[in-house]
Amino acid sequence: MTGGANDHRIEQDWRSYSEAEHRVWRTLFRRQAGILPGRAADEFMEGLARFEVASDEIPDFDWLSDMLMDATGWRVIAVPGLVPDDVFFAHLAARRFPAARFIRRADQLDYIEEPDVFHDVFGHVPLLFNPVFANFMEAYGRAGLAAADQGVLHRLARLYWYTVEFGLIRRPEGLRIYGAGIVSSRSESVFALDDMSPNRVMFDLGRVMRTDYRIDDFQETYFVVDDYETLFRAVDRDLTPVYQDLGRSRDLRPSDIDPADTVLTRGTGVYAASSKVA
Ligand code: HBI
Ligand code: FE
Repeated sequence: MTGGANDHRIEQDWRSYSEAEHRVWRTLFRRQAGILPGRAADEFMEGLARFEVASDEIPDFDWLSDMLMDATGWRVIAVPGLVPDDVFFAHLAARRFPAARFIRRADQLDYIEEPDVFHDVFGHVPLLFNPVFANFMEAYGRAGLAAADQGVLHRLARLYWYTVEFGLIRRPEGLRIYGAGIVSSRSESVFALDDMSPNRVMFDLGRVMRTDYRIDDFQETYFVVDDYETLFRAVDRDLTPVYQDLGRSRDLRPSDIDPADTVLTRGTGVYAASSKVA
């Protein structure tokens, strides 16, 4: 049932979380739960409702895994933090989501250097209850293993960044957030939808794979899908021809608009200009 000798898995050891650690979870959970209705995708909110009963305490991964297993065959396993790419992809391809065990400190609610259990569980697990998104994540893991062999990991990392972490979805009522990096962040939950600064552009696999990203600040461009099938279909195939095509094209900066883009919002860039270190 495990992923091999060095799959970086650890015990969650749920009983050893302190009351102070649970309190950090509770604070973050309540804060985000207040912001997300009307902003987060329905599929995210439905998944979140599955473990809303656990909003008071960091969830026990075994309990979460039992629920997820029934819904989509996924489970959540504990890891110390970031794991090597090949290990990460192998877990996803086996429908295991590696979640950090640790939680940020109470004096760092809005600051994390590395994903913690709040980001990983609150941000990522809700959509793993959605059958299509769950299949996408597995296919992404398989594509990642293949991409690593072909030396094009950066392409897959960009796809993950602009969808799983910072993706938007379009609904008749308007744009909604679903990316884990957005839904787990108080400030970006608002910025990604309401601010005039960023571009919002329709998702295109090749376009996203050509685009650099920033890890240290709000995104300058968000990519929008109409459904999660689009994501699944993008990665559930041999991507070798895509990588070959991309080898001939230039990369884009995070703020660039490409002539072929379907632009929903052309950003002012005001925020990015003001926050850049000169
Ligand atoms: N490890 N625990 C963890 N979580 C991640 O999101 C993660 C990782 N290792 C590598 C990684 N992400 C990225 O390289 C890719 O998704 C591309
Ligand atoms: Fe993440």
